[in-house]
Amino acid sequence: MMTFFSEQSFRRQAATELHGSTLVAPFETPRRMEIVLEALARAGLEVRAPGDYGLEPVKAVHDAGYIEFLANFWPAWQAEGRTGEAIPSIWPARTLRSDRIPRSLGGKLGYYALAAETSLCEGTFEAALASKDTALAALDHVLETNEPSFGLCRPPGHHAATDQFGGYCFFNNAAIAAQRALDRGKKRVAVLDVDFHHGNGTQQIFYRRSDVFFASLHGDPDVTFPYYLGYADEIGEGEGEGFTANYPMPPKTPVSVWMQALEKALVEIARTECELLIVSLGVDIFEHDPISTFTFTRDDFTALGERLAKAGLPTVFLMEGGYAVDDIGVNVVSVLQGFEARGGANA
Ligand code: OKP
Ligand code: ZN
Repeated sequence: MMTFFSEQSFRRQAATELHGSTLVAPFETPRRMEIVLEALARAGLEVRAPGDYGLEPVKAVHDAGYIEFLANFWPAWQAEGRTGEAIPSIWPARTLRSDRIPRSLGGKLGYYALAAETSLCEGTFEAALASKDTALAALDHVLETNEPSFGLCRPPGHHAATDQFGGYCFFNNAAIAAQRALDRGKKRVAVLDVDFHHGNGTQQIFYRRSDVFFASLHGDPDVTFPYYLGYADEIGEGEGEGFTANYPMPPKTPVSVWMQALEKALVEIARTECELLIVSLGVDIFEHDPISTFTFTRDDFTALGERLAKAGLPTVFLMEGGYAVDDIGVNVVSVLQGFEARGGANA
């Protein structure tokens, strides 16, 4: 399996994450990438650097003002003499207006954020660009060879909505890749999100559309981030009705139960006649993940890869979460090797 990674992903080196009442070193650390790269090398998988796809594919999914905000924020923040990382502290919440975008950077910060754990700092925009380039290169590889690929995206993307960042995400890599696949001739694309957290951004971007089928298996939002999306009754709207499927599950859900939900999602992917599968691959479903509560073992990751191969679709894997840093590489490679062992994509 061909894999893609950009060294520019290291340019985000945030020092702080608001976690409970304290600032901690971010769970989404660049070290994660080093561990995955080591595991890819051990598995003998080739890693290529992506090309520069520019902003056009980003504009196809995200709001222009939002992109501009991310591009300009850090220089503007520094020009105001502010040296610390930026953390939003007020939002256009339900009882306030959201039809005005404040001129103030602090006001813009809350307007374009959906959560407070994700600080903005130097290099964030550059890393986010590298991450979407990685996703696009992985997609193009599949379109051009019909063989599977893995995009080692960092920062992750699935929480990023049309005009909001948060949950460690800035650009929605899976959505950007799905849109490009459509633009390059696929009639319908499936995004299957197996990260522990609901892919709220991907869902929001395609909620009223029938050309992308989105399915997410995740911790029940009643007790888990991002709390305000990902319930089972969210099935899409208008044209998009029937093209979103959510499988929320409680803490400590046995893998056998999770696998049953996966079967249901794969039935939907077949029913909707998707021509390409994009897997939002979060390995924070691992039993020892520090911020999640599912129970996957290394062997379960292999079984997941094997099962996905049986779907028989051209497949792009894109990295999302996974915070048990020492295990993230083995877990990712287990999925990819399970997939390959079953002749995934093009045996
Ligand atoms: C990103 B991805 C509050 C929890 C906030 C944010 C989790 C972001 C997960 N203590 N946690 O989906 O892996
Ligand atoms: Zn996650």
